[in-house]
Amino acid sequence: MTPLPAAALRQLAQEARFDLCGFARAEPIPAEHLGRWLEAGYAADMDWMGARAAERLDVARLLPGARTVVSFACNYLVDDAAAAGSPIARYARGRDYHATLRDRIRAFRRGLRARYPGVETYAGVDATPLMEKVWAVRAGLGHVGKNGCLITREYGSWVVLATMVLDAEVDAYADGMAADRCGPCRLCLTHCPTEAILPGRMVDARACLSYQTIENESEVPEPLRAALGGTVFGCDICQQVCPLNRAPMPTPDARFLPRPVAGLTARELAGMDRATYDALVPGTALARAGYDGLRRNAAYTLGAARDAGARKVLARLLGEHEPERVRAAARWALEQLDGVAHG
Ligand code: B12
Ligand code: SF4
Ligand code: SF4
Repeated sequence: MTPLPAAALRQLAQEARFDLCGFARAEPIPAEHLGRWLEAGYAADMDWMGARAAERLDVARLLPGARTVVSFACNYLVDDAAAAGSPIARYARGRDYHATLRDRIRAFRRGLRARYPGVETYAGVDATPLMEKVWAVRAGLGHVGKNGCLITREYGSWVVLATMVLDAEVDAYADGMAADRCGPCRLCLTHCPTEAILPGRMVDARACLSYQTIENESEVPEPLRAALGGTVFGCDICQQVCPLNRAPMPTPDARFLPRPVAGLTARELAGMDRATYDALVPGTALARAGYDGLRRNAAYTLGAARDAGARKVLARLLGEHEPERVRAAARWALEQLDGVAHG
């Protein structure tokens, strides 16, 4: 088959509403990066990261005859005024990005098949066994910063990624990888409240507040709880301090606009009843934590922030009908308020 024209594919990507798109040869990924991370236990209990390691390292195991990997990025930074002070990480404030990017992948695939019938594809967003940042680097979209995030020239690190494998070649691949623009800076390392960022652009998920508030379904380890004062879901600190994010480029993309749930305070999230949850959370990335996970997180946040006005809502979370992880978080939070004047 003659190589597909990269320019035409870029056009399709733009029509599908991806902000960036690049092409890499589908060559295996050296095992050392993922291997070191898994062996050190940095994956915490995300067993799914190790379970399909062979596929992560070689896309030909996902799509026989793989030749090209297309990396896509969408800028999700919106004007912050709408959700200033939200305790929810920016990527999770709008419609669930997985759904948005999956829709765009489908649109791209439809366009590709209409023009080039017979091309086989394998694609995913986040949950598929693809090392999306490595492909983004190889496709020339940016570099992986010391904070472990893919940083683009156009939008900094405020991008989410989608990745597609093709069994066809394209006529132009990225010519070399994007330069490492971190230089001597270490701001993300010094500002991470839990020292989760390690040398070698690795993040120890066990210490990362993003992991603790999104993936960890049991109790947050005691030494990390005090760092949760500013966040209920996800963590943006190592991106907020990054100088490469200093020229923000807000997107007009309505799908990333904050939904009403992003306007809730930690107190409101802790006190949310089931009906409010059902009205506000499904369709956003927050659904991953679930009703109890979000209230557990919010209780930790209130305790870490020593929010004296939160006593009432925390006391309600001690109710016998509440699951143990919510009660335990509320108990801990109330202990933090011992000696704090009533608000
Ligand atoms: C597991 C995971 C997590 C874990 C671990 C994070 C980590 N850095 O490994 C936790 C739960 C902590 C997490 C948190 C977040 N995540 Co996350 N996560 C993933 C996931 C599923 C896999 C990442 C992975 O493979 N890790 C294993 C390590 C070993 O691989 P790595 O991260 O690629 O890092 C190595 C390589 O990049 C290598 N490397 C660097 N440059 C190069 C160049 C070449 C050529 C090669 C070969 C290798 C190489 O060096 C690194 C260290 O070895 C991806 C989705 C996916 N399928 O890829 C999303 C993903 C990385 N997450 C994403 C997001 C948005 C986040 C958060 C920002 C969310 C938030 N606000 O709370 C935080 C950021 C935390 C941070 N500082 O990294 C986005 C990243 C967007 C971006 N701009 O980078 C992704 C891509 C999801 C998506 N589809 O958009 N995440
Ligand atoms: S997301 Fe937060 S906790 Fe995780 S590495 Fe970045 S600053 Fe540290
Ligand atoms: S804060 Fe500094 S070291 Fe960290 S990713 Fe940004 S530029 Fe690189």
